Amino acid sequence: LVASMEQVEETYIMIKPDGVQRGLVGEVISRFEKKGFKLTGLKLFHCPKDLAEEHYKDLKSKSFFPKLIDYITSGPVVCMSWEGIGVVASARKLIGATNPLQAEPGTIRGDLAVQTGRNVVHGSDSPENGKREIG
Ligand code: RTP
Repeated sequence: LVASMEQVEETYIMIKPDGVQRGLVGEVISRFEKKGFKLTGLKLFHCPKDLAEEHYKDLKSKSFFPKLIDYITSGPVVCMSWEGIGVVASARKLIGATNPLQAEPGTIRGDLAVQTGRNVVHGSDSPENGKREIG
């Protein structure tokens, strides 16, 4: 019996425009490297509106959706794939709660952000979404 925590997985991590603009790219990468995960892909990318809408399609009905699309397309993002044992769930822990004021100290959002609408980084919420988002 192999628990899912012990599987080698891949996840999509994206440093959002605020993180890039604030010079937090090295800080975010460093945290994933120090944890022991392996960087398997990286590119700086200015996301077009249609792709941003596709990426966040599950949130289409939310009132904040138009603001979210404006934010994510406002400047370059850093797109990355990271590989490792249990990396999908572990990355979500390293990133912290969606609202940075509720994120624990020690997490990326808990240490580096205050606003939900400027929360520095995205991480896939499942291995399936990891594959989809890397694509
Ligand atoms: P992410 O996808 O970025 O890792 O974030 P998440 O799973 O922690 O949060 P989710 O609920 O999927 O929301 C995606 C992103 O939408 C923005 N958001 N704004 N009330 C608001 O203004 C609001 N709620 C969510 C955030 O940028 C959030 O990360």
